[in-house]
Amino acid sequence: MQSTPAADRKGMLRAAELAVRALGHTSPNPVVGCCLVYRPGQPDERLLAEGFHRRAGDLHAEAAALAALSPEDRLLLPLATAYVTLEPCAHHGKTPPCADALVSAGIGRVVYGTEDPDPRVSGNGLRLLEAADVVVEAASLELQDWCRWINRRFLVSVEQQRPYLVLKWAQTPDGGMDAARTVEHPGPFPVSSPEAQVVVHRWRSEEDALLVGARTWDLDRPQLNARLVGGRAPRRLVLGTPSTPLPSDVTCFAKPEDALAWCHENGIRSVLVEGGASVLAYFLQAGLWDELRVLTQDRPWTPSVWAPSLPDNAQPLTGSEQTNRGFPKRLGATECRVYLRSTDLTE
Ligand code: AOF
Ligand code: ZN
Repeated sequence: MQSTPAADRKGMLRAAELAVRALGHTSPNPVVGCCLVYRPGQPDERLLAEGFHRRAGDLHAEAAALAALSPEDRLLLPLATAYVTLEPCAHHGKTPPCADALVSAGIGRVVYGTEDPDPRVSGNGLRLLEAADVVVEAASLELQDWCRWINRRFLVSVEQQRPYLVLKWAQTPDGGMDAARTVEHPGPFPVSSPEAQVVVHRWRSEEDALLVGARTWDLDRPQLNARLVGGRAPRRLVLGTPSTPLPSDVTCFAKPEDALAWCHENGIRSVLVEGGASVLAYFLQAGLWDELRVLTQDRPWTPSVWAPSLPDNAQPLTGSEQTNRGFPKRLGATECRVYLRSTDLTE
């Protein structure tokens, strides 16, 4: 089966574009996109059908793409490539195995973005395809990275048996996080710009749960929802023992490990940790983080609580990496920096 790197890149980029349409809606499942291309890279190349996984319980991406094929185009599958952002599954879950569906439809070649670490799949999908003489290839490294990025919550959660952890805080230029609370000035004191607060609400709507410490809960009484963007409301988690009453839908944990174990058992793939300073410092020191989002306000003021320092293995995204991944660099009077864990440095 012939193809070209450019045609494979186009096919996988399209599959990824389809996958991200369901970002934030598929948990605990991954986002997956699939497109079926007849003779990629040849003069008569043609997109036959495409599909994506819309939410847990619905058709998987491959099944959705196969269902969208016309009966005539189905006959062309032996000369077609399926571009899938995740290894096709091999298990009977809520839906039958996608690897089987691709084989019985007669697909000639499959290019996949990342392996599926779900123990029910974990290479079995690829083996099943290969055993049926389907040509199976991994995407280019660039696109493997991209597919890993779009599914980072699912992949980290399955691999590390804990939710993907995004730590977010706002600080002044010299690293202040909060001012002294007095009767006259009880707070909360918004550190970042109004524009940044809207983006934080969008970030909230993209994760499965939000977590704050009991002190932040008591002092700030945060609503912990995505009201500024009208987004999906994540689960609300509080760490420690708050002295003010908790609504029935807020879950409280004595220790961070308890919160993470509970999230894992309940299919919560990601948590946005919003503070305060000691909760953030705990997660950082324990190495329990995957992504840091730091909002730095231009205007200095007199803080009494300091933001945590960045760990040595925090690697900033470059400006263009931030843009490509949909992060702003500036929000009014606030700068936004995103850091990932550097895999080259030992902790
Ligand atoms: C695919 N294509 O589009 C998705 C896959 O509960 P189920 O039956 O939906 O199975 C969920 C598991 O299937 C999930 O943990 C992941 O391993 C895989 N998801 N696989 O081939 C898809 N969404
Ligand atoms: Zn599947």
